[in-house]
This record gives sequence, C-alpha cells and structure tokens, in this order.
Amino acid sequence: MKKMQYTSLKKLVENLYQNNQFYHDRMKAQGVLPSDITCLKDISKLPFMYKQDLRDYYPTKLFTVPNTDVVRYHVSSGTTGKPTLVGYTQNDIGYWTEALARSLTSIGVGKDDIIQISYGYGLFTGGLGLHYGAEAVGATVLPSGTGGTERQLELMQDLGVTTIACTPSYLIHMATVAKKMGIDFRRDTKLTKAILGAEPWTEGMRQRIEEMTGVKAYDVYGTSEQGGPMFTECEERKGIHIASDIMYVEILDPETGEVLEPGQKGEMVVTMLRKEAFPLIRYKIKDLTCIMDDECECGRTSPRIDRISGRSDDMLIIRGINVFPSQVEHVLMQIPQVGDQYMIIVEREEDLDRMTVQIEIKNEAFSDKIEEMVALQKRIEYEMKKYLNVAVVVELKESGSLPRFEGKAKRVIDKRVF
Ligand code: DLL
Repeated sequence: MKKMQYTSLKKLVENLYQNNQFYHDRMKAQGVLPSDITCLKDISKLPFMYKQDLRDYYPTKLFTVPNTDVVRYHVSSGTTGKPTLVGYTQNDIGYWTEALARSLTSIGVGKDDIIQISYGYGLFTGGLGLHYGAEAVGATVLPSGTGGTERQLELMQDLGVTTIACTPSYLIHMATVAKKMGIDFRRDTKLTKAILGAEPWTEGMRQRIEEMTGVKAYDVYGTSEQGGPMFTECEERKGIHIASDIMYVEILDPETGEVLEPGQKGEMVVTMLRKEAFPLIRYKIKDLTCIMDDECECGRTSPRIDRISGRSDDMLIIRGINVFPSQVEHVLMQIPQVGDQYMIIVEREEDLDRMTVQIEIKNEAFSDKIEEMVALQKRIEYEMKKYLNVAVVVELKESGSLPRFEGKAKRVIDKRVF
C-alpha cells in the first residue's frame, strides 16, 4: 500500500508542478521540487492548502484537466463563507463510486437492499454520491432527496426500504413525523440500517436514534472538497475506514502543526492521491479526529479515523474556555428527560460571553409543577458546568418548538461581533 501511495503521490506532484500555476507557485515558494519527493514521508515537505485557496482560485483555477474532460460540478454548501466549486472527470466519479461501494459493502449493503437516499440531490454531494455507490453494489435506490417527509415515510413502507441514508437530524425528524402518523419503524417498516453523516453527531445521539427507530446506525464521512461522502464505519462501528489508496490522511497538532501519532487527536489534513480534475495536496480540512491505533476486528487493514468530534473552526471560546458543540450534545444525551433537539446561542453582554442552551424536553418529562421544571433546569446547568467548565444558561422548551432541519442541522447561533 505504501508503495502504491508513493507512486500516486509522485505522479500527482509532478503533474501539478508542471501543469498548474497555483501548485507550481506554492511549491516554489516553499522551496520544494518534485524531485525532493523520494519517499512517502516526504509529503511533509509539501505546502498546505486551505479553504481560502479554493475561494481565491474560484471557479476553476485549481482544476488540472481541460474543461472538456470535466463531466460534473458540485458546489459546497457555503455555510462558512463563499461557496466552492469541485469538478470531476469520469475517472474521478469512478473512484468516488468505488470508495462508497467498498464502504457500503463493509456494512453489508448489497443486492438485497433497498436504499432510500434522503440526502440532498443537486449541488450538494450527498445524494448523488451515495446513489452511485449504492447502484454499484447492486442495491435498489430510492432517490428521495430531502423534504416531503410524510411521502418519504409512505414510500419507505410501500417499497420495503431496508436502509436509509440521511443526516442524523433528518432521521430524528422523520421518526417524530412517523410517530405522529402512527407509524412504528419496528412494526411497520423493514428498515434495519441507517447511514448517517454530513454533520457532527455523538455516540449518545446514535443510541437515541437506535432506540427511536430500531435501526443500526453507521457513520459516513466526507467533504465536498474531497469529492463528497466516501468513507463509513464497518459492521464493527469502531471508527471510519479510509481507503488509503484514494486518500492519504495526516493528523496535525492544530497549534504547533506537528504531525501526530496514531491515537493522538488533532486536525485532519488530506491528500487525494488519485483525483484528476480537482486534486488536493495537504488540504487542511479542519475536522478534528485521530487515526486509530488498534486493528479492526472486521479484518480490514485500512486505517481508521475516529468519529469527527467537531471542526477546529466550530470551537466556541466562551469566557476564554474552549467549548465544542459536540460536548454540549454529549452532556444532553445522558439526561433521560432531554428530547432530541437543542440550540446553542452565544451572546456578549457588557463584555461578558453568555451561552444559552435551549433544550426540548420530552413530553412525558414536562410537568405543571414549576419547582420540578426548575430542578431539572438546574440539574442540566450543573452537569454542563461540570463537563464544560463554563456556566451555561439552560432554557427548557416544549417538544416540537425548536427548528427542524431537512439537511444539515444548524445548532449554533453566535451573535457576538468580533
Ligand atoms: O457533508 C459530504 C457528506 C454528504 C458527508 C453526505 C456525509 C454524508 P460538506 O457539505 O462539504 O460535505 O461538509 C463537510 O461536514 O468537513 C465535517 O465538518 C462535516 N461532516 C461530514 N460528515 C460528518 C460526520 C458533506 N460523519 C463537513 N461526522 C466536514 C461529523 C461530518 N462531521
């Protein structure tokens, strides 16, 4: 594998240095030539790429093939700024499909499955990405996209859907709508697996989803810059397997930039070894994870990354303390009275940061007795303070009162002006 990775890297670097102005200039500025890359470890000599580069060289200056070879565009959701464009050759679509086909196989999705793909189809990579992978393993695809939840639930029952692919927040929304329609996932559907990703979610959320729906939930990861969703957990569900002939992962200390060892958590940096139209070299993706240091019991020897715990740019600094939204979710999911929706609101009052967490409470946990509700609120505030080291204001909300999301959940509103 290392030999294969090195051969691909060498070819990539030579091609980019010769044929693309951006890569040529960046490598020159760093004082590195293709001839300096003599083994896989030399990757560390190469310059980094940043999201800003994708914006500065928009739309196609980072493309490395003639326009006539590009067969598809996707555009990133642009939640953190101007959207970015990604292009694919026919071979790129092939590698993407291959990566997902391997992933789906590793969770046992195949010919006998009917897969409902409720990720957005269109500019977002989720829908079409899963679609091609699922067809490649011979599954039957129901390309339902997002929205129209009642109709989706009817189709799920009528067609005997066995697997759903969507964001974790959308599956929760579906389960809530199903309950209102009198549909019991366990009794009325054939659903056994869910392939959930595109947003951060915790082990606690996985348990909630499994209790609500009876499915086994698997994590799927990818980003539009890499090409889209690509990698999933296997049946063991102990980390996401990375097809290392397609993507090379490094984990760096976000502060020092030093390459970290397996088991140490840091910022992920990726090199797409085979992409043609829109390659990436040492792209700082900002997702936080570690490469796992044990072998997977499934027998696959590909490296695995741990569940993404957030992005380095998602981190909120509240009165000097670093808080990740996933830590808030972790605390909430341990408290049985807490429902499935929450929002984090950060404001600044008289130079002091104030973080409010609005939390839906399960119907059965709601009480007319004010003192019981206050006790619950205080308990959640106490648990938050204990885990996050920062005081949080908790507001309890009625079930169904917070916004729902068909695509990615937006759970943080930061109103501070910096
Ligand atoms: O979200 C691609 C995708 C589609 C992945 C469908 C999975 C399923 P972007 O819109 O570019 O692409 O967003 C990528 O979302 O950098 C992470 O911060 C986050 N993300 C994606 N998957 C996960 C996950 C798609 N499983 C950004 N866990 C990434 C945590 C995730 N965060």
